[in-house]
Amino acid sequence: MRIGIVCYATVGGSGVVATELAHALARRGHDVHLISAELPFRWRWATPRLTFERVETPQYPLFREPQYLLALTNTIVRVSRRHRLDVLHAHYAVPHATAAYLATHILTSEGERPPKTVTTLHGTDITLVGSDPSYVDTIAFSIEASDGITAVSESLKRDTITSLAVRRDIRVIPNFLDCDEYSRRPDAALRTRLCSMDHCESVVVHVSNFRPVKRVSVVVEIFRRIRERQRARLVMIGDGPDRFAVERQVAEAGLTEVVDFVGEQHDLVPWLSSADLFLLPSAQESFGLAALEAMACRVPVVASRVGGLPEVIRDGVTGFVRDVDDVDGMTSCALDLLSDRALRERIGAAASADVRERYCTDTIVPQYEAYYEDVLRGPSTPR
Ligand code: GMT
Repeated sequence: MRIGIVCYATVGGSGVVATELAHALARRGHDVHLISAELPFRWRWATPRLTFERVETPQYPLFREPQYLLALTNTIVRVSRRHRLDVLHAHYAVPHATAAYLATHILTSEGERPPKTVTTLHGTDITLVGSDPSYVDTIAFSIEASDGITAVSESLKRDTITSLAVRRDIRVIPNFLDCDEYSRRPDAALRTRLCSMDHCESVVVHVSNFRPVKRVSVVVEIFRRIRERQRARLVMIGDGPDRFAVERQVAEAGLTEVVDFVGEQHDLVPWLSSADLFLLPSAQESFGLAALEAMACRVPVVASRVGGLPEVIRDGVTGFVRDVDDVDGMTSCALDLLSDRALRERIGAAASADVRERYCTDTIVPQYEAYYEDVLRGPSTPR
């Protein structure tokens, strides 16, 4: 199959999943063109049958805003035409589903066969951005106009139907990861650097893009309460708008010496392999790829019971989920895990086994291939 994949290149789950899908599809023999404004975070050169197609958005003094939608539409038209794409797969609806819609119209109007379009909904494109009154009509229309729609969790499927009134069938295909890459590989030097036994008992980790939806201040608050009982250390991985506020919170709580802000990290495995606990108290999380990565590395996760997290984490079996406002409950789960090595190992092992059973590349990517086949066989969505 000839497949175009559109995604954001910034650090974020949708770009990670789209890039990993592009690599996996190319390895499985498809010709894949990844369309993005920059090389994505997880891009690896030298994968046969995988090419990168850059979206160039020229600046013009008259415009205050770059015209990304137009530039992306044009790139999709150019790539579809040149490579005769069968499928154009847009990751994150805003505005990628709209660009896909426009591009297929342009091709059709010129008598060319457009690719079938698939839109994968990732979360904030529905729950936060897509349902914003400034965007909602265009985004709902563009999603409905796709030939195929997938969502990364049952919860996101429900949210899409409720908040955007989308009536079309939505296929749930969960996120995935490379289970060979994501396994616990202890790095003794890193663990000692983070936590040497005389003044540190355990390592707590959080990974995110430090946006308000991640509630990094709650991560620090849970850690502050843990510190009242345990000589733990917190490693904050990632960067984003709330970083400075949370650094201030850490300083005001007198925790500077025991909290490391290590920025964005390309290879999370050594960090996760040095961790005893992962905290993800997000306000919303359609799936929680960061939790999945931790679980694959045998790190027990304590998270909020929102969105797709209870689908990914089986409460009490492969991790713990508590109501979003239940900071006491999350702290208590965290302390139980940190003070009971057997519990921690049991939950970590169950988490890793569950990820291996349900979320490895070889389980999920064939679901996308089968869906593309279904969409190619079906009629085009009337436009
Ligand atoms: O979480 C973000 O702010 C970024 C966003 C993205 O586009 O990368 O994440 C969403 O998509 C991920 C991949 O499908 C999911 O794992 C995240 O749960 C989801 N984030 C939210 O729903 C807040």
